[in-house]
Parts: sequence; structure tokens; C-alpha cells
Amino acid sequence: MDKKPVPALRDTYREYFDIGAAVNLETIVSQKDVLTAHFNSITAENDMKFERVHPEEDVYTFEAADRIADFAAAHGMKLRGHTLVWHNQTPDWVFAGKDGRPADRETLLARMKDHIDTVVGRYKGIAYAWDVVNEAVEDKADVWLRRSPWLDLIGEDFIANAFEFAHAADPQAVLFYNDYNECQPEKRDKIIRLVRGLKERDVPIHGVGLQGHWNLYGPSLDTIREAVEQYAALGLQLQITELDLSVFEFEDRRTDLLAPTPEMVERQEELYEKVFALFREYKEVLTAVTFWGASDDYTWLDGFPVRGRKNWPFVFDVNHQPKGSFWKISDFR
Ligand code: HAH
Repeated sequence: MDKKPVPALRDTYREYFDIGAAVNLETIVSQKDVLTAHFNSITAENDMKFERVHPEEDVYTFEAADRIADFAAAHGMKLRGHTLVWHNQTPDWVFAGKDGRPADRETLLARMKDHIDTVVGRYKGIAYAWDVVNEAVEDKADVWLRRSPWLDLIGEDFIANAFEFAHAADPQAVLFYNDYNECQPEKRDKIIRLVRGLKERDVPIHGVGLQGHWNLYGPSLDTIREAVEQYAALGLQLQITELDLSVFEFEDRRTDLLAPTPEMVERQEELYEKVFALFREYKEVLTAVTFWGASDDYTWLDGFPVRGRKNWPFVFDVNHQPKGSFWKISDFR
């Protein structure tokens, strides 16, 4: 019997938004088939992060990042830059001053500017967008910004400075603030307050990245809808930047599953169907939906929050074949 032809996700969503995937040097080889068949945008999962491209003060290492940029160009895909200023995956030298003391504010700002000038400058006209600041808002409801060396040594305006430097380095680039737990109401409200404050001060920010690390048990569709609605009211473009629908609730530490249970499969299909229907409703503000990977053979969730535990968060299976979830987000016309 003939198999049903598999429509490319990027074609199904042509009139809605771009369809992206996070990649690394292994997956651009091992997942080349599914990446080139379905996606029209990529993000480097790790290879453009501070520690990868700027491991020492006078050393920039762009080999891996360049290969990812070349892969995008070779296959006619857009490239999102990820990420410039973050508390994680940033080397210690960045924050170190003289005699074992922390760097002073001016030194750290100068290092930030040099980093952003060099990295954004290198991919000018190649990366159309950047996650300029990642995860600066605190999860705990009673704390405003996350404590980090950026905040401690520069102060709150490290965020505005990062956007100013990025805009100066590439005036065409679409600049995002990106965060997780973005639908959780208290954190959502803080992210909105932060972005609104930046806009009011004419800081060059153009979009909000909703990471979308969700699972089958939350956030609820109503919570997601409320968040998208409120972010949309900012008047900036939105992107889902790191989508994955984990089959495990965050607190679930089980390690015994060799495959998703039938209940997980069913819930995941239903959730994919609903979230993409919601995304389609917001096509006027939502410009891209990027998965944090492509197919279930590789996901960062295999190592987080439980190391070595398999997860199956995507719409393509471990053999890169479409899952039921793929058909749920493809057959809507
Ligand atoms: C993201 N943090 C990062 O933006 C991305 O660069 C990394 O590769 C993976 C996830 C999300 C995150 C989380 O979901 C839970 C706790 C901390 C950070």
C-alpha cells in the first residue's frame, strides 16, 4: 500500500510562521534528512553561547558556529542567534577583575560590548535575529531580577546596555528578550514589566521569546493562551523559541520507561494539536515556532532534569518519522 505523502511542516505553516529547530554539530549530520525536509529556520543549541565562541579574553572560536551558519545558508534556512548575555555557559574570566576580585562595572561593560560587537558583527546579515538577553527574570515570585554577576556587577541596566550594543553592531537584526516559565503568571508579569520598561526608554528591543519548555501536565492551555494574549499586547513580535513538550511532569523523577506510555502518546497528540491551533490564532504577532531539537533521537531533555532518562518531546520519532502529533499539527485545513 502506498504511504501517505508527508507534507513539509514549513510548507503547511508558510502563511503562519517559520518552523525552526535547534541544532548542533552532530545533529546537522545525523538529522539532516528531517531538518532539510521540514524546517526553514535553525538556532545553534550551544555553539553560539559565550563559553563556546569566547572562551578567553583574547580568543574567539567560531569554527562550530560557522558550520551551523553554513548549514543554514546551504539549505536556505534562516538563522536565529542564541544567546549573547546569560548567567549560564559564560566563562569565569568574564566576571573576574584584578587580584582575585570581581571585575568593576566599566570593565564588564567593555567586555560585554566587545563580545557583542564581535559575535553580532560576524553574523551580520547572516543571523536575522538574536536572543540578546536570556533568562534575566527571577523565578521566585517575590524577587524581581535573577541574581547573576551581570546584575551584581553592572546593575539592572546591563539589560538595556546589551540591547544597545547589539543594535549598534547590526541595526537590521531583530532583538529578543528570551525566557522560560514564561507562562507562569507571576514571572510572566515581571517579564512584561521588564520589556515594557525597555520599550518606554526606547531601548532597541523588537521581540519576546517564549521558550516553551512545557510538559503534558502544564502549563494548561488556558494559562498559555492568557500569556500569549498578554505578551501580544506589548506590541512586539513574539516567537516560541525552544518548544518541547516533555512527557514527564517536571517533578517526576522516574527512570524506568523504555518508550512513552499510550497515555503519554495520546496526551502529547492532544496537546500538540491544541497549542498549534492556538499559535495559528496568533499568526499576526507570532513570527516563528522553533523546537529545541528536531526529532526524538536527540533532546537536551535526555539529560535534564534527570540525567540519562529518555524523553520523547517532538513531533518526529527516534527514526525521524512523523508521529501522530505531526499529523495533529499538519491536518487542520
Ligand atoms: C534553556 N534554558 C536555554 O535557553 C537553552 O540555551 C538551553 O540549551 C536549554 C534550555 C531553560 C531552563 C529550563 O528549562 C529550566 C531551568 C533552567 C533553564
